[in-house]
Amino acid sequence: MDNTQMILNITRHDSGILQLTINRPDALNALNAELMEQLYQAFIMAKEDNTVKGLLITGQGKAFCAGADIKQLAKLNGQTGLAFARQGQMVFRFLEQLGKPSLAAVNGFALGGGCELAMAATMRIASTNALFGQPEVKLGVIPGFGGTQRLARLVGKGRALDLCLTGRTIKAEEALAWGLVSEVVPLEELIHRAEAILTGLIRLGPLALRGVMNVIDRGYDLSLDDAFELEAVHFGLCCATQDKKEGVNAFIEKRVAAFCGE
Ligand code: CO8
Repeated sequence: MDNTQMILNITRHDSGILQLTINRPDALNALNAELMEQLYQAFIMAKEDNTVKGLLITGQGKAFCAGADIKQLAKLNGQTGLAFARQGQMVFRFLEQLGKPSLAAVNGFALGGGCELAMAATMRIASTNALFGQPEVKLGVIPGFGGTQRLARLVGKGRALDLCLTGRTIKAEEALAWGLVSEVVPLEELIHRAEAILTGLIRLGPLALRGVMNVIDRGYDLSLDDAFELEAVHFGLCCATQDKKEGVNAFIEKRVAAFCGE
């Protein structure tokens, strides 16, 4: 393992997990321009580096991330605000379409851009003390890093309108009931559980994982018939792989499959 101390700590696990820990605890891990750039560079590295199989994103201290840095938000005008939102949307979309699984381990506040970051990950789990919200209206703005759209897609329009209009927060258990996170665990177990989930995914065929993520991401906004066609095409692509032969043979031979990603 190596560990680079920055506002984003990057740790490589031997398992192939790249752990990104946002490390601005004094500002509750708020996303300033420098942090956004470091996240983007880390996502690019995760995509290009074949030894990285999955991404674990968490926060140092009592917050996962309390959103965009309000001191920088204060300086935005109409033009720079538009550019800032577009840039943030691009970075989070890059994460969402990485082609490798990512898991947000939400260890505390996930507010505004922090909730938006978590929603751009493939999966989310939370510690019991976690709080989720889109409080931008209280600052006179709206979510600008994809939050209005991802929240509505994850929990439905009514609940997205509730959180984005009231700016209220919900606790981890409510986020679980809404389907915003898939598990809630005690804080001291969070990282261990996140690693276990990701390790389980990494053992599977990366091409099949990429196919699932791609078809669900792109298919969601297509007509049902077009989405079925997309699914069929990706099913066919998987059937042409070594991993499909290995997975099926391993089942028949009653052994654990060893996928090679080809
Ligand atoms: N930005 C900058 N600094 C922050 C932020 C933030 N988002 N959140 C907290 N901090 C700082 C505080 O200013 C404080 O600093 P200092 O000690 O220097 O005064 C320190 O972190 C600790 O915070 P608190 O003392 O407030 O801690 P509490 O435990 O009392 O409260 C809260 C925690 C409830 C999380 C509170 O800090 C809070 O409400 N934070 C703001 C949350 C928020 O509104 N987030 C949304 C930001 S806007 C956004 O994310 C938009 C994204 C899309 C942008 C697109 C724009 C175009």
